[in-house]
Amino acid sequence: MDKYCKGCGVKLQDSNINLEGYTNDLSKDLCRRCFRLKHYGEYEIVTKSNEDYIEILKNIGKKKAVVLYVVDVISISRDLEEIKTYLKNSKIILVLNKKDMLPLSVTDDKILGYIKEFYDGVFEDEILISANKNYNLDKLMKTIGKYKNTKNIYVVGNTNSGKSTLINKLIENYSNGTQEVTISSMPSTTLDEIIVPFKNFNLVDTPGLVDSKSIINYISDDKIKKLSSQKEIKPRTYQIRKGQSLIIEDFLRIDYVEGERNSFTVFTSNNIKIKRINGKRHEILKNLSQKEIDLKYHEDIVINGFGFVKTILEGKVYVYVDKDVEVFTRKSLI
Ligand SMILES: Nc1nc2c(ncn2[C@@H]2O[C@H](COP(=O)(O)OP(=O)(O)OP(=O)(O)O)[C@@H](O)[C@H]2O)c(=O)[nH]1
Ligand SMILES: [Mg+2]
Repeated sequence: MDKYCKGCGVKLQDSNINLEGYTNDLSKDLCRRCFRLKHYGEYEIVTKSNEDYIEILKNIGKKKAVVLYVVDVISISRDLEEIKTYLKNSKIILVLNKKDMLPLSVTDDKILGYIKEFYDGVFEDEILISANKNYNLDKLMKTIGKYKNTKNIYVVGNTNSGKSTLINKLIENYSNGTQEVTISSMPSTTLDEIIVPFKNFNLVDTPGLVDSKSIINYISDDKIKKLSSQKEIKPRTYQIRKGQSLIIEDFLRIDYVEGERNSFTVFTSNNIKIKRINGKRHEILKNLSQKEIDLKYHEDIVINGFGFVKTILEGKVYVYVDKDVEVFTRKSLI
């Protein structure tokens, strides 16, 4: 009988060490990749195609099941409702995760108010949680109870949004199960569906969509690790005059090219280095693709996968970043 890795869901095999799912002992529960990740923190990159994942989603969407759509609150995308094109019949609960990364002063109501304003009626329910810090998990359990109508509850979302972490926390806190799915700070950790028995139903972990517009596809592994912080973000505010620029590590440059003296508050991992410079004198990072952004009053510049920059006044910026990274503005989230 086929056996599947309990960490990432891939089919186990002992014939080819270079292929997914390899183990030297088929009686074990984990593939070599999960074993090494779990015990030595060694990560092997796997490139997953979104087509396979979309097939998984479409199959889930055929049933009338409850789906937890896990979204990293720091990286709320522009088109949250896109998931509905695959999950036609699902009851989707939007689960905004990693609340612990937002400054403590930011209330749930503030974020949920924003979601209500732009996505009213799109989801069955919305909830803000922190899987890491066990925040609002009781409330999530109640919400699941309210909508649950099938044996399986599916957990979907972009890779790295914290789906597997959430499943482990629910199991740890609310059942006496022992199965631990694999988690890591790198994308594409979970490789296939994993059915995890939980109370009187199953939680189904899934691999996650690779967001091709996210910056994490275009920066080095050490920068991805820096971005994936577990700490509360300390917002960094810069007073910026026209002509000044922010240089962010080696992957992002923001030039303020038009407008009155403005305030730029950067919400990203505290590990990320930011410098303010006189932009006119330095050409650094201008080889990246230039995106022109017009700012209205109280808007965020969102750089997909990186975080966002809250601004106050009208103006114009040039954002230099890899050409495939999505940059957009929205009404200030905070
Ligand atoms: N700060 C913070 N980090 C979290 C939280 N939940 C998960 N993470 C981190 O996010 C990263 C990804 O977590 P995973 O659980 O592997 O994410 P996933 O959605 O299962 O990822 P894939 O399997 O690759 O699709 C890890 O570094 C986690 O520690 C949270 O509530 N807060
Ligand atoms: Mg996972």
